[in-house]
Amino acid sequence: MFLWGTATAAYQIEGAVAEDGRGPSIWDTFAHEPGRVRDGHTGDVACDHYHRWAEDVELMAALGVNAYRFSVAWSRVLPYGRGVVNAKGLDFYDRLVDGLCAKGIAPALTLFHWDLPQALEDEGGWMNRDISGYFADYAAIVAERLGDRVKLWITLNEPFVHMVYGYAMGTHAPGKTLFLEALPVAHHQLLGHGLAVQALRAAGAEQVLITNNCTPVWAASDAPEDVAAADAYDVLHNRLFNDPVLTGTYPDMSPFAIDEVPGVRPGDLETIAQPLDGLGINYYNPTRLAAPSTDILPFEDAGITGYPTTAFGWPVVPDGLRELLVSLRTRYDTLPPVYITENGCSHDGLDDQFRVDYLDGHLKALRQAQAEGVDVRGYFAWSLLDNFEWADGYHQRFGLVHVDFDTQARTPKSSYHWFRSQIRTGRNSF
Ligand code: GCO
Repeated sequence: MFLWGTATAAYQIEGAVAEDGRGPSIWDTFAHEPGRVRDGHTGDVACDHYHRWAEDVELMAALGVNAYRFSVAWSRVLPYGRGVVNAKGLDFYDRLVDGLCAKGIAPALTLFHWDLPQALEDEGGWMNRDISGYFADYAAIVAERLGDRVKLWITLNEPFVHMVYGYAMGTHAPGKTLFLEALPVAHHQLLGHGLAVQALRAAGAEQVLITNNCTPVWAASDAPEDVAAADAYDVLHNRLFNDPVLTGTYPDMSPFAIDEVPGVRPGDLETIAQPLDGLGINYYNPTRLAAPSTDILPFEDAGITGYPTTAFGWPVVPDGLRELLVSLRTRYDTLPPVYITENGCSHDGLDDQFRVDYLDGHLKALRQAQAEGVDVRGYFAWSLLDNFEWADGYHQRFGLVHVDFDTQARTPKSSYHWFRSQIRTGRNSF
């Protein structure tokens, strides 16, 4: 059955950050540091989903989705990341999962969506190999409690973005600026993924995925130096996270003057390359690269013009989704079924024809990819609700449902009604 869903993440919607035993995450710490988030916004309240989850499930039921992708806040379950389990934290997700199942909505559970427990960051975070094992232990605890009702598991959300923004550039939590010294974060997340897959399988998990943010990579020109720049970016953004999971090997890192990904030990790649039931792909737009003007990195963002842009300034290139999926199928003969675990745009206003056009164009591209032989199993619109958009706070509205953050009132936008009609009429078109 094709999955029609919406997606959210714990820190972006839940609020109740100090309620019922939840421990602090790196995003609690980061958002409260002056200057880190636009206008000092935090996820302290967000969409108050922790208290309003039943209302939000009703919105999903009325929307007609048959699946809902959400993330579990690790520090709600394990306030210190490991050790003592917080029963009230698990109780919340138990209630949410029961509410979803009662409405015929399949829970699609993401175990890690960037909100690492602060206590683990205090031990080095993902720079510390031990975190990989703690992540697997956490996965086992969640699977034991929810595995009888949760059939679709996603281990990590966008390990590329978490590594680059969180540890290399410092624009996301935990705010480290390690640059290429952050590469162990890639390996330790992927090792955690592999160990968590093993833990989930041991708990009887039926469908296990990873979600990678992937982008078609365009060279600014046919000049060899621009093509080399695009290839180098493809290695860092896409292949560093897809190759090990799908082929058990890391790509050639020589464009970064690196012989091999640091931190790899014998057996690690076999652990990482656990067979998966699908690949989650978050798609927003292509990336265009040119030869660098400095010797810091082997590429430079060349920007994309000639396309509409979202309120966030991102180019709208629906065919990029088709191009990406077909390229992945060509590159990996081991490519499992594909789930679009995020796709959407930032746009203001309740009458959001822009978002309707965005979603319509990307669903058409998805159908074209399927017609070209890509095994497409699901599409999750990002997002159900306007929510906390990380370093941009509440300034970017990605929801099918408008949220008034002063009153917490939810108001379905025109795109919500369109998406509902698409689900009702489009069910048999995938
Ligand atoms: C991501 C994250 C989401 C974002 C969304 C819009 O892909 O960056 O998974 O948490 O909010 O993509 O940026």
